[in-house]
Amino acid sequence: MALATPQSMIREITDKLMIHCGKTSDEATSSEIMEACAFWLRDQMAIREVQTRKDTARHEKKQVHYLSLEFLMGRSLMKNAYNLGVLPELQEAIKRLGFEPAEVFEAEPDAALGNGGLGRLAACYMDSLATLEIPAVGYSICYELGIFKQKIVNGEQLELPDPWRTASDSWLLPKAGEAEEILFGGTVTHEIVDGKRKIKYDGATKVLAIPEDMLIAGYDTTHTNHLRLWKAVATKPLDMALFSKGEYTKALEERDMAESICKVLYPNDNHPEGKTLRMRQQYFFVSATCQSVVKKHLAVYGTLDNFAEYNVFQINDTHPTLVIPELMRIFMDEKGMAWDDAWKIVTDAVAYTNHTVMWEALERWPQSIIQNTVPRIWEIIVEIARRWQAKCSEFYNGDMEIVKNLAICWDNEVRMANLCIAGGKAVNGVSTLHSNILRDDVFKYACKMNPDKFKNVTNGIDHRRWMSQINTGLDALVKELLGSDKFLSDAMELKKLNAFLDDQKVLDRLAAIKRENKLKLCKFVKESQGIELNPDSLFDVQAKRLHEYKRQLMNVLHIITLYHRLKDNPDAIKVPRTFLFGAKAAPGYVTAKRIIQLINSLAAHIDADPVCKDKLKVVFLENYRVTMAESLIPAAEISEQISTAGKEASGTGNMKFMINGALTVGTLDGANVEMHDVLGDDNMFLFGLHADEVVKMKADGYNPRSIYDSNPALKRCLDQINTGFSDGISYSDLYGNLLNGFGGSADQYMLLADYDAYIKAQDKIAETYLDKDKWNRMSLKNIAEAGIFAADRAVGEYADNIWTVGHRLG
Ligand code: 26Q
Repeated sequence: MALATPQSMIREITDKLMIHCGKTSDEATSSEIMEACAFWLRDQMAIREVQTRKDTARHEKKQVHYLSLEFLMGRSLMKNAYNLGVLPELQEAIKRLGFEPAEVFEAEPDAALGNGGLGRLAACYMDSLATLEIPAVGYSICYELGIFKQKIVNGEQLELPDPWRTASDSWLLPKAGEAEEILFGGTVTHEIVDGKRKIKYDGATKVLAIPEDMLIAGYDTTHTNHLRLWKAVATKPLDMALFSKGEYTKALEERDMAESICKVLYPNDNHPEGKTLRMRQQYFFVSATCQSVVKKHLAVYGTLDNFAEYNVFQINDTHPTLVIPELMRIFMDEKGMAWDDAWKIVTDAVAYTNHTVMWEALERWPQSIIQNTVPRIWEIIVEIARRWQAKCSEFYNGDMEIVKNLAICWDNEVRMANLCIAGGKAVNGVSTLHSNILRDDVFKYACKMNPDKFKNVTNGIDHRRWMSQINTGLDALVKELLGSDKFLSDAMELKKLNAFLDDQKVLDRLAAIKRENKLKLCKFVKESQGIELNPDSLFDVQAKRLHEYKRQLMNVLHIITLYHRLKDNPDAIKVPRTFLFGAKAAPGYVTAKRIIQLINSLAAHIDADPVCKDKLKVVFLENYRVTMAESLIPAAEISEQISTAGKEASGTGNMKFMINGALTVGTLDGANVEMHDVLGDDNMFLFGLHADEVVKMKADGYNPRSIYDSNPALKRCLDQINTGFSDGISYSDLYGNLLNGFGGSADQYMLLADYDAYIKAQDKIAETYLDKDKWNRMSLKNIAEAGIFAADRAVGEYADNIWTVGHRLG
């Protein structure tokens, strides 16, 4: 499959450099070399992608359409070179052009079109879809600005815009010929013309959706898919027809609306914001996608009768829910189908993945926003809701409590999850525990009506990126021990590492690799933040979005406890520790931002106290992102996965740490449960209440204050938070949240209930760390058992159990 030799590559990359940047290599910057390489790879992929599309049509293969408001792609240069099998040649070519490969790779900005887990999951799945040779297209918005850049100023988070496209446009292939028109607002009237119903839109605003495709190459295959990012553009630069008719404001309106739709990614995760602009974003990309898919289907098959046989839409959380009414609209209003025929196709073609069980995180939209933004869609939703409600009422003999719970429209709100359940052929959770909570609790009434609809697909990660690419030392060791690179295509091969659990030499080499990675991280942190880390300390990492349910604050309580122990006895800490935090807080999430500030106050206080020197350190890493995760995770020794049981749907960071040999301290939550299934008690540090115990304790009347009163170490920590640290900032608000809260809402996430168990688990970690061999053995065991968490496995399950499409593996 040799695509090129370094010589031919140099020639072609130099050509790209000339054509696109107008420079020769001796004049170019690292960033221009990066772009030239990107253009070269894109062209290789473009040829393959055309072939893949033609094959798909010729062999009448079913297609997967993966709809997501977020794709957290990160960098692509190394990924694409890796998947095309030309990474070593590319590195050699870059060197011969007079550049340092690492510098060229680092010149690429992250494509950060996502918040966290949900967006990164979509990116990992795109890789597996191509690798498994499944014809698939991802769809999203071509945001101008990705997730904000985080700056820490005086300990507080500041948000800066992230114009990611400036330097990484080279990946995008504009397809102006495949634009679609989207209508917003106005009023809808129904007319009968020649005995047929026609929908008329008056005063609607038109926006053009233009696709920019990002090509996605599979690993060890020529199969190449694409991610279609829709860009919103006014129909004409400024609609001159409207302008000359004197309709200036309409012309300006269209331009402004188009510009605002794809301006910026919403930065909240697990906290939906019911804003009109967000509704427009959702409808914009859904409508463009549906129109485009229907058009392409008709071009190949000439009929819509077999639409669901050849197309399946997977929707990433409820954000693309409008795919259901939008397909109905196209089938009925534009293709003249009857309701029942259209409904049959839609309910056979759409499947929904849920990513949260927290009530406040389920999307509910005010009726008025939907009605005003997409009036025809509103009418269709009302009809779907009416029919669904009748069905529910019949099933439950008119029990109004249950009917209300299942309703799509209620109290002038639209509940997107219920719409997805009604209009989808499958609903899945993202870990066994999470799916069970959906079946037994959140969606229990719908599940009783149709139990087979509710499924589980435990999340997975792109193990090629998250291990092999970012941890080259470990990758080389694994290849050597297993005698092949087969684990790259079949992650379960990693199990064969179990044969080396008692091999002293292997354990020592594993430890040496971890140390190398720690040293690299030290260099990174020194260069980016000017902070010196002690590589001999245990690296304890919590990196994920900042959210109360993820309990970064409980991690802080442990650190303060250690600090107090040191104050009482300077020899109290046997194992020096560095606590590393990486986290962005939603800009409007006040408590989350206060927790960031607290971490920084604590870090400064500890730095200033000589008793902590070389024993205890806290670092808040600025601007946590995919690229930072790629150097942080291989260096981690402890992975903090400490959410309140029942709250984290799955987690995927947990899997990334595991496959890089970090040991997990965690609750039985999300996919931690499945990690525990394969590791047992001996190979992870499990602690805390179980999901059912959390529910029960809440129901019985949880009283955090009594725990505070009876635990002196905990009381001392909390009092310290209340008073604050040497910078004089008090955190009495956070203290109050834990102890006072209104109406039984004190300590909503039960930090106090789990505090003791957490401290015990942490003490056990320190003790275990002193036994190097034991630790390294546990680490190897984690790597050996991580194969089950490959995205290839997860995508294979979607293919088998939800999409019914063929694939290469399994
Ligand atoms: C919704 C409406 C309006 C504005 C924003 C949103 C919004 C945006 C992002 C709501 C939720 C999200 C992101 C959720 C998320 O990342 N969930 C995580 O998904 C992971 C992949 O399945 C899981 O592993 C995590 O447990 C889950 O928290």
